[in-house]
Amino acid sequence: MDSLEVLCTADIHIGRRPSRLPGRFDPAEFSPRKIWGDLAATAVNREVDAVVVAGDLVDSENRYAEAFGAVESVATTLAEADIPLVVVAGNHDADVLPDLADAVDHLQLLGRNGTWERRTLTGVDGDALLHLDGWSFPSRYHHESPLATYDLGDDGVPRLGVVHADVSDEDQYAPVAVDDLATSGHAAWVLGHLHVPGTRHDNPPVLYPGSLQPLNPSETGSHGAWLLSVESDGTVDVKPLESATLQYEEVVVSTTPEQGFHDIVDVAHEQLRDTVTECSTGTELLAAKLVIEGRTDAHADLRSRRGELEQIELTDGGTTVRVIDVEINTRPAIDLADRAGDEDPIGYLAGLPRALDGDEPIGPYRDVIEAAHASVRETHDSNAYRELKSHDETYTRPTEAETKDVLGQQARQLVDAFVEQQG
Ligand SMILES: [Mn+2]
Repeated sequence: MDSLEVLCTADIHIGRRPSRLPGRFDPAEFSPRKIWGDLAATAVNREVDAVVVAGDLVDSENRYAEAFGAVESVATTLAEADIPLVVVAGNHDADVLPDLADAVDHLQLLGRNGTWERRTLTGVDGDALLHLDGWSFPSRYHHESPLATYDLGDDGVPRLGVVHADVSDEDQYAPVAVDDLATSGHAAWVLGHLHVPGTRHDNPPVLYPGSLQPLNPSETGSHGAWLLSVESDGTVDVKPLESATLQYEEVVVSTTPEQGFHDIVDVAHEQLRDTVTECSTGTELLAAKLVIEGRTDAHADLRSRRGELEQIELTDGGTTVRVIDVEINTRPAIDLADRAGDEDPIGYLAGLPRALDGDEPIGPYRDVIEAAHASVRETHDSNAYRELKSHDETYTRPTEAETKDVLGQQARQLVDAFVEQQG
């Protein structure tokens, strides 16, 4: 037989809008609902054998009305092309998906009420090619592993497990161990719940397709549906289609002391363009959080002109790049050697890191080093940290060198703080 192709996705959350998009961008244009609609065309064009959704197709119960039309239209388009649409419920749509599946033709929900249920894909002559084994969230929370109640047999036909479950250490959303999935005998698993896409195990693949369209700035990187191919010998290959039209990224700009405000804006543009080259070709909008760090003479300028940075927008090929947030972590460019020896607190503090580095006499700082070290040791010896010491053997008594490191950093920070207060 030829290989089977299954278009896999999860965590679509129809009803939500991607957050933090500036006003001029139409949230509906980038909504999960829109991308979900586009997915039907992709499935038909690629002539896939099935579309599988591993839960959280709909964001919540109160999105029933909004989801109805979107789900029905995709189900109809797929049915006309003879492509089954097979879904399981996740924690978000546990109480809406069963009703939706009752109401919408050609939407096949597997595993109602936390049971296991099988749908088999067959070839032209009716022989079984692939079992889809699915389990649905029975309610908003589920504290046991769905695998604990797995009761479908193995008849030699490759099995694809489909479940909304959590492989992290959380225990309220169907906790499951990657090892248990990898050794269950299934040819592959498609999971929902975690929005970060990627395989958590290679052979057999344990795949989180991730959110179909990223929903907030923490969901960085490429997103989209995945294509899963099952060869006739049961081996499975997965690859990302990177079909999302939106990508969030954090772009870090490191400044140098002599750079002025304009230089930093120039570098920011350059780095934003570089980031576009790493986006998938279908990315229409790159929504970037700009983080500026380092020591710079433009430290004060950056703060007073942050509004200008928040307006940065450019286009590169078919991608619009838009800054949606700016974080300024710069510090003033202060030459410690210039300040050290001044008859003021800044002079005293500026000399300390230099003395620790051997660039100034250490004499005037002996007292403060001794006092700091005594205090660090006293804290380390105190009962409050006894637990920590008995459980972590790497947590040893601080050496004087460690105290000096911390002292130097603290002095440097205090210099920054004082200089900033002076304007
Ligand atoms: Mn979920």
